[in-house]
Amino acid sequence: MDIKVKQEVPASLEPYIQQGSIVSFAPGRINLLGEHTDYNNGFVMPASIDKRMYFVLNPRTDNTIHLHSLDMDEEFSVEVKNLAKTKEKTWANYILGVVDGFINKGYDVNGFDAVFTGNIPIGAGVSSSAALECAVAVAINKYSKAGLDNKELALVAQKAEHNFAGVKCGIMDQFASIFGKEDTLIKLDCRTLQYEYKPLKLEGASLILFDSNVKHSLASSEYNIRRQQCEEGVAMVKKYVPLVDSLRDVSLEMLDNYVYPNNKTAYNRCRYVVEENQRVQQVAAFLEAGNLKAVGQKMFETHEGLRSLYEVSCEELDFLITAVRDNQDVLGARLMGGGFGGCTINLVKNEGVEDVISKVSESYYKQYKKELKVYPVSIGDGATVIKNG
Ligand code: GAF
Repeated sequence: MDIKVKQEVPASLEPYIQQGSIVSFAPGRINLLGEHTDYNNGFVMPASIDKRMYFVLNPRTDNTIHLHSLDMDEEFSVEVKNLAKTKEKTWANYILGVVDGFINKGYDVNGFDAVFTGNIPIGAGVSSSAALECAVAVAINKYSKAGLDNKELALVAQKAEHNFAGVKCGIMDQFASIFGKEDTLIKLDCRTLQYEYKPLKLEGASLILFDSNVKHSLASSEYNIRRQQCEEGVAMVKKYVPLVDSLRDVSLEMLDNYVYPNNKTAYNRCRYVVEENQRVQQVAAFLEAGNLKAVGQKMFETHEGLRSLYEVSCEELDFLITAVRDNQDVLGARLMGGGFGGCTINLVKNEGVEDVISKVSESYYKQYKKELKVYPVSIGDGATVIKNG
């Protein structure tokens, strides 16, 4: 095996790598600000982390797809011609959905054996599923010789999540996993998919994730409901302002006039999104100016919106925010990702990091008898193929 591949992949995958193997990885993501804005055509500021899914594909001469999850110690097989969403092994859907995306675009995908593993915490809100989809997408792109560009790959991965995992997600997670760059944030306009790389300059501060260790089974159905409520709000505004296409085009005044009188829940959801889009623009300017205090303030505001208007928080996440709210070393914090569990993201002054971690861990354990997992954020590169045949 070539030295580079050996250095990049976990040792557990090495026995599966042979002549002809395609080997890829794709990272999870954080998001500094812009939550639940992506499927509303808004703005987000994610970055890819240094935790990844690794995928090894070995070509076969027949049409069988054989998948092996090392972490779950489970296997799944299907013939290419029978490829469909499975209830048997739900993890397989992330892979099958991507293969299906290539086939639907008219590319031939032959059978293959695949083995994968990763070090991304599952269910922590850092997008292990998007990482798997993207690791598969870059590998199948080589295997099928489709030659899709990075935007197309992110869209194929997103579609897999919609059609095979049943979550009507936006584009943020897959985009960040594919386009990520070391030490860099991506400011993405989810309507046009235009993006800017912004070096993450946190003078004297660090980003730390606190994993509540809560995984709510309702998260994906509630997620789809939020999306629908936003669409309902847009439809109400559109009756009066036909040019409006998404919440991106909607003002607070339009919401007050056309949504509030009809549907208070839709109003709250839409108001959060419209305000969150404004916050992303403000935070981009604050970062540029090096004003981390103001960035942190916006993070707290986002949490409050997600809690009270969008209603995607939960008791444990709120506890984690309250625990740092008055700590002078914490500049800002909020729940990160879809919500209903997972992580909070915290902007912490470097000199206070140790103290904050030990205080929050202790109080969290005292309250919930659950261990708080802590991940300092380190921003790594996006998805790539490290061995092609
Ligand atoms: C999940 C989704 F997959 C993203 O598209 C995004 O909507 C996020 O929740 C909330 O901002 O991670």
